[in-house]
Amino acid sequence: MKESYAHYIDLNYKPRKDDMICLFYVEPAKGVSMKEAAAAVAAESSTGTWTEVTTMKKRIMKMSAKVFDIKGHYVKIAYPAELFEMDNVPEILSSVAGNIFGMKEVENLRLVDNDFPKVILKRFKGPKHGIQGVRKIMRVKKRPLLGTIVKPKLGLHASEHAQVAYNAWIGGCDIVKDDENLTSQKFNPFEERVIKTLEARDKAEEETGERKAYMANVTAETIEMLERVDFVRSQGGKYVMVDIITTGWSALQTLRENSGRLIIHAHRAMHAALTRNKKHGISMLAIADFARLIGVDQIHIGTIFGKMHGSKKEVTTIDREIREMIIKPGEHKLAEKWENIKPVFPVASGGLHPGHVPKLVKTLGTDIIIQMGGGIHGHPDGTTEGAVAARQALEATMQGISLKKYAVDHRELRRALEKWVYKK
Ligand code: CAP
Ligand code: MG
Repeated sequence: MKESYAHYIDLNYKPRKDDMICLFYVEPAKGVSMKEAAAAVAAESSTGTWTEVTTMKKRIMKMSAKVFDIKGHYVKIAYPAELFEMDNVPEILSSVAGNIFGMKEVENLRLVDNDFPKVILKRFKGPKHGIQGVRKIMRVKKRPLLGTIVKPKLGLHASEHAQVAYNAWIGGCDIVKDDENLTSQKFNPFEERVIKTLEARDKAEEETGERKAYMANVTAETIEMLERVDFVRSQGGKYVMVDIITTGWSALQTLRENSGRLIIHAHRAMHAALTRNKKHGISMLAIADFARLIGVDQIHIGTIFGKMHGSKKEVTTIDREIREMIIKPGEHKLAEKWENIKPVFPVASGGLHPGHVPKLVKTLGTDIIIQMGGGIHGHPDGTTEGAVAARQALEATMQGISLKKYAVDHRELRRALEKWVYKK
């Protein structure tokens, strides 16, 4: 093993309480041993480089990262918290998810999970509301929340957008969101859309007697994003949504600090460029951990049954991870204690229709937000009927009645099942 890496591995090392632990999947390059590849990752992600340097000091070696556990391809590395600017997520990621993916010593490398020590957790506020807080604001105690994404994703004018939102709310949706790539285009300027859609929300609340939410997409250059957040607040909005990967971790920290009591919904567009390859990149579990640390209230985690990749094991692990305060170690999973950081509402969205509701609830539980775009606006009788059908599917599931049986005297649900389930 290269002299410069030898110090970064000690399989007898016992992590200290102020160490951050990262779990990596490591595939060494040809001719490189696992120990050497793991030590190279620990070196490059903390204090080392490819060769020893005359400027190294004993005290720096002491605070370096340490490989302390290797099981097959899975490597655990302990990072003394003093290595980090502890409330700076971009810096933490530049260490543990930075240069290392490009190192020649590894054929593949994936950051699988991270466990933050209390000394780091204490530097973050985490979610403002969390699951119970969102439920309280939405006045929905037990069942999953039902959301839709206005479709077509782009092209509607602000007034048309508001009308589609209204139709979804009066049909039974709790939440209506902008799509991830709708921000402030010429055909649908942000401020006009927010004004008109919040007016539609107020009308729908009055007519239904239910609390309704509009999640305006504030994704933009940071200063502009903050101006849009202020505008939503000034118009009586309760929510903002943001594309956390394309907007970036620094901007997300800024958003968390400057959005008052607004609920933050995290869309993860672009995540699959990092998360989809199970051997290389960053897991959605690790991304969700950082999003929870910074303080989003809800985050997309996948659907298992919909149109996007995401295995049952992966999605259920994230579902548990973001909803719980104490997490036990599992296969390729670190134990975690979230101390002062509230749980985050998991969002299942992407290719879903009313027929998916029973197995979603069976697999992910009721503390989830189920979003259907095409699965509501694609209903043969239109958006309102689509929302009614989705709500009926929720009602049936919460009462333990099969959709088939419930559809007998619920026409909207029957028409949805005919389109997407029976006529497959
Ligand atoms: C869903 C959606 C969401 C995806 C994102 C879309 O629309 O609006 O962005 O859910 O995927 O644009 O595809 P549909 P994920 O309901 O019409 O599919 O939640 O996996 O990040
Ligand atoms: Mg979308």
